[in-house]
This record gives sequence, structure tokens and C-alpha cells, in this order.
Amino acid sequence: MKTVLVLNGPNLNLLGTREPAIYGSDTLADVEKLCRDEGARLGFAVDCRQSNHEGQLIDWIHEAGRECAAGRMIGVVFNAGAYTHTSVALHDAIKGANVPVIELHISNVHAREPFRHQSWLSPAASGIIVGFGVQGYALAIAGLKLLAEKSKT
Ligand code: CA2
Repeated sequence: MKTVLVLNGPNLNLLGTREPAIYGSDTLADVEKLCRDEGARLGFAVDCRQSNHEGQLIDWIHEAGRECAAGRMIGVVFNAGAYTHTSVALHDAIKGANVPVIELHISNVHAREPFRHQSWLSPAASGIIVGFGVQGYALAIAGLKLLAEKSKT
């Protein structure tokens, strides 16, 4: 069974504890269960990780590149949190690892503060899911499956 990596970046460990009007009331554990359930429905194992550290996220993207090259993984669902709007290093990591990444945001970042409208990750991403709440994670896993099927043809 192939794997999907679900990566959550800085402060997403706080999900469900504050700002429910923006991010909903589900916790990160709830989101990770939702991802594992959607993966099981679609025939994938789901590996969920969260870090508040940019370098750790970069290392995991590199690891995902190696796993995809070995045919054991189909790609990454990545909510990079605020690093989305700041990190050229994460952009370079996605490009360098040559890994399919679905950039995901729980909230509609384009309807929020102007500093959230810029993403350094979007030009390196294979697809983007924005503003569907935590259900976006399930949509992103289904999207990765579609991309994996398309790349076989
Ligand atoms: O909408 C998203 O998923 C974001 O990636 C979430 C980031 C934000 O910086 C991006 O602009 C959009 C913030 C994640 C922090 O999540 C918290 C959740 C509850 C309480 C505090 C922070």
C-alpha cells in the first residue's frame, strides 16, 4: 500500500484550542484521523506529522522525495501555516525534492489580511486547496490520488 504524507507546519498543533471562527473546532488529532480515514477509503496509508520548525519540514519534504522516487509514496498534503507566506526555503525544497505537493489552507487566505495573499509555495505546488475548512485535507488526498493516476497514463 502506498503512502500519503500529511505535513502540518507552525502553530497547527493549536488547532481547536483558539480561533474557532477561522479554523473550526477540530483538533489536530481530529484532522489526522480524518486524513487516515480518507486514506483508508482511497487505499492509502497516511503518515501525519507536525512541526513548528522550518528545517524539520524541509527534511521531511526531502524524505518524501526519496519515498516517491522509490514508488512507496504518492505525494504530500502540506499546510505550511505562516511559512507559506515567508519561506523561499520551503519553495526550493519542494522543487528540489521533485515531489507532488498539494498546498492546503483551512481558511480562505485570499479573503484575509493582504500578507496572507502571497504564497511562496504555490508556484512549486502541484495543486492548491483553500478555504474548505478541515475537509480540505480529504479533498487534497483525493487530489493526490487523481494526480498519481494521471501520471501513470
Ligand atoms: O488557513 C490555514 O490553514 C493557514 O495555513 C493557517 C496558518 C496561517 O498562518 C495561514 O495564513 C493560513 C495559521 C495556523 C495557526 O493555527 C492556529 C489554530 C488555532 C489557534 C491558533 C493558531
